[in-house]
Amino acid sequence: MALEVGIVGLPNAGKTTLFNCLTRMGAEITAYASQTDKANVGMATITDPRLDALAEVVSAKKITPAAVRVVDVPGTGPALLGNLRQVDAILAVVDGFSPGCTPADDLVNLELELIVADRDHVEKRLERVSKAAKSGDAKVRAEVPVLEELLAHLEAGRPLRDWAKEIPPELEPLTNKPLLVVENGPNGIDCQLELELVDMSEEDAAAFRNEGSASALQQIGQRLFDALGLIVFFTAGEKETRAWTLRAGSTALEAADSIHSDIARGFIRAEVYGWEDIVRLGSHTEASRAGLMRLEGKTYVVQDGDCLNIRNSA
Ligand SMILES: Nc1nc2c(ncn2[C@@H]2O[C@H](COP(=O)(O)OP(=O)(O)OP(=O)(O)O)[C@@H](O)[C@H]2O)c(=O)[nH]1
Ligand SMILES: [Mg+2]
Repeated sequence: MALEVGIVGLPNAGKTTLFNCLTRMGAEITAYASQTDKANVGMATITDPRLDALAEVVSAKKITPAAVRVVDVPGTGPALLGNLRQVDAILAVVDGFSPGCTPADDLVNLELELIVADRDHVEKRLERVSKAAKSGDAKVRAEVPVLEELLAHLEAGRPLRDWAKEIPPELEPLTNKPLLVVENGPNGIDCQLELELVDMSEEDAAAFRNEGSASALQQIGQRLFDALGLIVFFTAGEKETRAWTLRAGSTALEAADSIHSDIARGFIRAEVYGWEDIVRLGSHTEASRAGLMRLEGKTYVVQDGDCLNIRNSA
């Protein structure tokens, strides 16, 4: 499953502009609040100079960068926000470019909208569960007080991020997801400017940005990785050289499973290389010869920048 992020914001905050910066999809941007109720969906590819360097030394025919699925939701009604139940993180875009804009206030309002959507979501579940509880299913009955407590928490205007106890697995709330705030404007990420720069080379684009700022895609990619605790590992072959995302702390077996469940099933050993060693020495073989390959078992904890070759019987 690809990593997924949802973009939310008040009307005209620049959601679709940001969506286009990230995905280069060219979705329609309007100066008025758009009337559509269709979400834009696209993929943002995360560029990584390590991947390019690896691909070059192994003469890869195909380079596959890590990618994030991006969903741009046009409004803040509970039904529309329901599009976001599956996402891993939420990008909250607030207007920081219009004259007289109040990004901090907008963020408070936006968070309230998310809380209201969660309140509706929990309320619906509570209605359903209360009915079912009458028939006497003990598990269902036990859920009722938990839902009531959750509802009170949300009605007090608090996000579920502040909820210390477990959330029933049947619920898919929004306010327990990591929320990354993007102020759209000169003091945050200038999405309009970024959109004008998407087709330029990194060097050319850098001249238009504030000193030392990275692209919108790089900044958001980085923040997403930090918020979700993700790392990148590589597989480097002539046919395909690829970057994969993984939760930090995952094992070699989990890495194998993210490539293909068959590879996990037939797992024998993981050959582990540092990406830099392969780039410096020119190949897996040369890195092995220099004693820089390690053979690890299923429980090895994969590190950011590892280049893996999973020996398997698949
Ligand atoms: N000056 C300036 N204008 C921007 C910026 N970002 C977006 N805009 C303009 O603001 C308007 C709305 O941008 P959109 O990206 O469509 O905003 P949205 O949040 O998707 O709007 P809805 O989907 O209609 O709610 C457009 O006219 C954009 O060109 C920015 O960073 N600076
Ligand atoms: Mg839009």
